[in-house]
Amino acid sequence: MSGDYDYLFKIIVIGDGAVGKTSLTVRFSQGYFKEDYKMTIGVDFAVKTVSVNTNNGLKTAKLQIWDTGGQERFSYIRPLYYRGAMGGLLVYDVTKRESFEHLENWLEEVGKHCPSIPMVMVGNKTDMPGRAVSLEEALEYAINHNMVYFETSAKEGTNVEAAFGDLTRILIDYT
Ligand code: G3D
Ligand code: MG
Repeated sequence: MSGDYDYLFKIIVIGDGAVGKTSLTVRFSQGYFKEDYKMTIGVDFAVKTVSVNTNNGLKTAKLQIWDTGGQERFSYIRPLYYRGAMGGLLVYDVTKRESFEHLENWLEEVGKHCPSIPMVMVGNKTDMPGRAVSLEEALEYAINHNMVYFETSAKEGTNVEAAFGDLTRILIDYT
């Protein structure tokens, strides 16, 4: 039975190591934040079914969320990881400027493997002190690259559903 959903999407979560990709994925798919899981090696995915309001009413989508699981360091895995991806979250850490500056490289890589898939930009760890990127600067970057922008805390659960939910809505309405 394929049954209970209208859409099936493969979504990728990319960005530098330690920005919170796994935490966001786990928070969204399982609803908790784990302080001390081990960094996974290779590719992992989580599955979550969501209902979102679209231009055609309430629709249900099953998301297959591919977490990079340390592939930041293993470039040979990337083609497998990107294959068939339909949308993604582009994540940086608002307290780590370098991770913001590397967004360009990640976008370039996405462009190579899966050109023109919708990406939602995410500034994570808003619960932490010491911002290194202002909201204005982040928004400007997102607008210039045609992305919606969310600020999240995987730790507190802030905006995590909104970010994944909006990407799902964009995938249904605009692709
Ligand atoms: P990654 O998958 O992008 O490599 P992880 O990142 O999800 O493994 O997170 C890296 C570290 O940041 C982890 O801490 C994790 O607990 C922490 N983290 C992730 N998201 C948040 C957040 O929103 N707020 C805060 N305060 N911390 C977060 P450790 O200490 O295990 O390295
Ligand atoms: Mg990870």
